[in-house]
Amino acid sequence: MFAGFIGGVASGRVWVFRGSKHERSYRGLRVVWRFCSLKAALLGRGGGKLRLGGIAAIFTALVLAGCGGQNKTPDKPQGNSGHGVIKTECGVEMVPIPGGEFSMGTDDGPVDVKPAHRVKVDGFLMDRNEITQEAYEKVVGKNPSRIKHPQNPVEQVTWTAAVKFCNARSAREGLTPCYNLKTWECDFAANGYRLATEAEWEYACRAGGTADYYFGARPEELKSYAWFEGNSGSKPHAVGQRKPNAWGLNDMAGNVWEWCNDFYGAKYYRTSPADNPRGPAQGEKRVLRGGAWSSSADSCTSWVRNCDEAGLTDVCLTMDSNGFRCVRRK
Ligand SMILES: [Ca+2]
Repeated sequence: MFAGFIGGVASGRVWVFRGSKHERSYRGLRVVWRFCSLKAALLGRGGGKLRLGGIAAIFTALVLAGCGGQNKTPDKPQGNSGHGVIKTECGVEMVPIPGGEFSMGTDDGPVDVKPAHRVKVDGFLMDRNEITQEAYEKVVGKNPSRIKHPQNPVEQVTWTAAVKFCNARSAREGLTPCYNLKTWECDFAANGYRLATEAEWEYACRAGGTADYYFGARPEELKSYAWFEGNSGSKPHAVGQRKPNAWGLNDMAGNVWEWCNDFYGAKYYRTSPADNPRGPAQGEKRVLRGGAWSSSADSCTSWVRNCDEAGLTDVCLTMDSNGFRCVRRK
């Protein structure tokens, strides 16, 4: 509460919401975290009244934090571990995901993930990694990310920017684009790239698993599989550095939240069709999945749902923890 208040006052536009489900990491949240560290240094564990010198130091820290930065020590990519990975013409690797059925959501979670329900998903191809800045820039010629590094996931990317990338990637490879960029409708029959449905995303994330995480139920193991607040150093990392899931997909938990095609509907699971559900027909926000570098372990489970506005244009309000990966028909 205190950190959120200070963040709002200091930036004039930063809103902070933290919790196991609706964690937010707008650009300012990183600032808030830095502030928290500074606060601890200034005030000690016992807290107390803020001194003027402390306030000045905090604003200095805010200015410095707002400058962003580069990764000084880039991570090395992980080698190919099989799983039938194919390399597309843009150089992005994709993993064949077999069709099947699974239990989506959980009965032991927030209201929007209930009830657990059986869902059938057709097979598809899914990017092995989050879309990197190198791939994004190759296709659309720009890079909106705050922390610049070619092998980092692209971030500060909106849903609308992500689907434009999908269409541009399709056109580049001679495939039929899936999205109507005026209505934002997705043609699922087209053979081009699109964002995963929320059901496809969770199905691919679980990779046959039924526990909270794709590696099991113990959050203590998350550090081996994901970049999250417990090990990220408050920044995203190059893709593919953690252990993959059983189907060879990297960073499905953590690093950046991943846009899905679906509109978000908090009550959707109560009425969802069982066969290839595609989300509500309309809505105000789009789904994000998987948690991010700034997320708690609780926000990195296979079933946690998040959402955000599709087309924010103010870079200060575009989250530096939002990215995506693509899918397409087999
Ligand atoms: Ca991710």
